[in-house]
Amino acid sequence: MRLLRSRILLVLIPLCLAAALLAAACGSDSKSSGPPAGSVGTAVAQQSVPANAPLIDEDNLQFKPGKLTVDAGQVVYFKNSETAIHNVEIDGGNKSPDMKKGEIFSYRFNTAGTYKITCEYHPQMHSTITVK
Ligand SMILES: [Cu+2]
Repeated sequence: MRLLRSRILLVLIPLCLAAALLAAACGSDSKSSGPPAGSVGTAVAQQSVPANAPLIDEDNLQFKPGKLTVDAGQVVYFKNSETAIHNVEIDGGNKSPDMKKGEIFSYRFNTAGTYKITCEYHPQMHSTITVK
């Protein structure tokens, strides 16, 4: 019985440590929010766009604005504001999931350069993001 209890503790202690580390990693530093570097995030209806964050709106079968400049490391938000389904392709890759009306997709641009933003479903939709 005593042996069993110490075994349970051996399992529980690392679990608690992992939970504490996860909680710390989820701190509310704005630089650490959003997806990690270069990863494709998810389109989430409940997600909100932080105040003053760079935002590209998907409306009237257009990305608005058609040009956007951000600093390296910034997260850019894309919001679908209409009933047409859109997605976000970054230089032809790094595709977002399909986005329904009201859904938001975010992507962290960590590397300076010029990125072409397109929608797989509407070839007329394009924008350019310059990362400084
Ligand atoms: Cu589209």
